[in-house]
Amino acid sequence: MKESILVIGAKGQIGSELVEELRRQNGESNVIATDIKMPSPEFLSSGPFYQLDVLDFPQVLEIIRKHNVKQVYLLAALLSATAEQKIKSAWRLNMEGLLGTLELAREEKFKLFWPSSIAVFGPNTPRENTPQFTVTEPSTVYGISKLAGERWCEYYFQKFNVDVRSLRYPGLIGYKTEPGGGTTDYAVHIFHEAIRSHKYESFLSEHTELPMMYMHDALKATIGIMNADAKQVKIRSSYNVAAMSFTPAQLADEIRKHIPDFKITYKPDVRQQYADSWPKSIDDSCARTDWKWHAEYDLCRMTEDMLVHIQAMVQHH
Ligand code: AKB
Repeated sequence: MKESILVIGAKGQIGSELVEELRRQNGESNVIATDIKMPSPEFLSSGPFYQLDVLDFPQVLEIIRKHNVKQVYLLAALLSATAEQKIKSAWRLNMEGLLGTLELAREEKFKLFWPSSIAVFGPNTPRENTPQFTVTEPSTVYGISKLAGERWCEYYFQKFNVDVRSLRYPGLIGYKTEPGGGTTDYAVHIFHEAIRSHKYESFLSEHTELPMMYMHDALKATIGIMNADAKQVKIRSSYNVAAMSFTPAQLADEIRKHIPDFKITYKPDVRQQYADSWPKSIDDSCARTDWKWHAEYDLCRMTEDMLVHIQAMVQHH
């Protein structure tokens, strides 16, 4: 029987692009997409889909057996800002979702990808060029769930030999789907507003520097670590990965190179606190050495690509 790949949380910011790329690389029918929400008819016609709550483990198991699933990408989660609003359901989804899937991986012996985040770091972490191994004292519910998740991943690898692989994503920027409920989301919204109205009100202050990555690179890192030889994946908690760092003011300057009358204003809200507890830049030398990771997009190239694609989408509709 053919082997297949399962993506849980396939309608989210990463999932929707990852499914497309995995289907391109492996064939449409070999990538099973699931999400708690029903997707568009267009998405439904692009390959196999199940409406699924990740916490419904019997159903997850049924799909895994039915399709001979050998790789799972577990992307169902609540992001930082939403998690602060819904402490308990965030913990339940982010933590029980992972633990249950690790248990299934132990029994069914599939390879598992699980996303961690720069949110595992906290106010006591060195903020510039944050090392792989350093203080991790997160101050958000989301960060606590990601840190606990990293420890569970390493535990299941060491105790039960579960082949789990993980990345600490920075803020992710893409044009195909918008993020929901995160702190780094401004760096996506700003492009849509720049094209629509030539102005944007940022919910993070002018000089808030955060690590970011273009979706192209996020997919490359994700599929890259999953395809790496098991021996190369030496860290089984989660790898630092980096691409670029910028502030809202720097991003606005870059956008102005293409839209000269673009205006940005600042009205920091509660998300400022979360951003202030996270690193400004990340040292990803372990990922570079162990499985030969490197990013391709910097601020200049990412901005150009985002604007071209969003412009084209606007003209299309
Ligand atoms: C968020 O802002 O919550 C996420 C993240 C950095 O993990 N994008």
